[in-house]
Amino acid sequence: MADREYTEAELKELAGKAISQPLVTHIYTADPSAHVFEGKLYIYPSHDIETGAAFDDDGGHFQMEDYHVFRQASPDAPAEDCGVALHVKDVPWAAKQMWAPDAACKDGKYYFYFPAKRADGIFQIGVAVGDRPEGPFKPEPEAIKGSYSIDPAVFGDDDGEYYMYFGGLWGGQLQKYRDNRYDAAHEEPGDDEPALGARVARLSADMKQFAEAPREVVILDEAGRPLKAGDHARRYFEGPWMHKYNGTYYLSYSTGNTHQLCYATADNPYGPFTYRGVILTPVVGWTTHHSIVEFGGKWWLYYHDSVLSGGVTHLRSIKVSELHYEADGSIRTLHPYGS
Ligand code: FUB
Repeated sequence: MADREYTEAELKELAGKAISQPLVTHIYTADPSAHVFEGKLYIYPSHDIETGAAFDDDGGHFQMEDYHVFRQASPDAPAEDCGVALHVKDVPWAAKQMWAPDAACKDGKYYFYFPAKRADGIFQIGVAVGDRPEGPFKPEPEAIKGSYSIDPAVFGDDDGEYYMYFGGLWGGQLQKYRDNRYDAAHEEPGDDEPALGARVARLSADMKQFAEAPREVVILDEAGRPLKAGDHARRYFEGPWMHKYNGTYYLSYSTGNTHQLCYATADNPYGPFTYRGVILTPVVGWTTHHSIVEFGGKWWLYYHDSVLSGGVTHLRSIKVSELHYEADGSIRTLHPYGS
């Protein structure tokens, strides 16, 4: 689906066969991170805009400037736009490209995490704090110390600890880091070398810093060997999400240039994780990015596609579909436009 152009007729047919419809149609939204706060669903997406910026492999066409938060009474209810929660002009350290965000709640305060490029073109991750799930959020003056790359996803474990998973290849700059240090000369490893992993760091008690140096998350294959960098159908690319189901930790993510949402499981938040399968086959549009949340005793996959914009890859729309687990804890693969 992802790397191609569509005729109007094809798009109409795909829209008709789609397993879900856009939740928001008055603006473009993407990368939905969904959480249950105060008994309602709150969705923290990117806000896609058209700026005319040129397309490139670094995602230069994704020039987002602000974030809106959306609220739903349930996954099948309308998504209410709660307005602008944060704008790049209000973030002292950030210059541009407000990419995929997430949020967390602790002790009655809400923490909004977001990546953005500094004036020197390097991505970092920042946090902004509010009293309400929908914001507004007041940004900290500096980015989180030691943060880098994109796509923060914050997971609160049952013991009260919070962990941030982050990182994205290519435009997300993850390939430039080894041992948490940037070097412009670094690229993705060779095809037979271990793949680069997402990063994870436990958060400090005040939720505003890392409590430890980020660690690399390893994903193993069925034989217990790290996935290889050349294994583009399964290796980590971007868009991490963590959830726990029946005591098992599920790391789900996008494979980027093969456009799948996959998952791997472990018995602890750091891993190593073992690759388990595909959650969502490719959507219309290059990117695929999601979150998984439990609501009303069922599990839900929030994701996006580009059908509404006629296949424009940086003008996406968030959607939601129910997710099903098999008895062995595996996740049934969803096909966004039917099987
Ligand atoms: O929305 C900009 C970028 O596209 C996100 O950060 C990635 O995960 C991809 O969805």
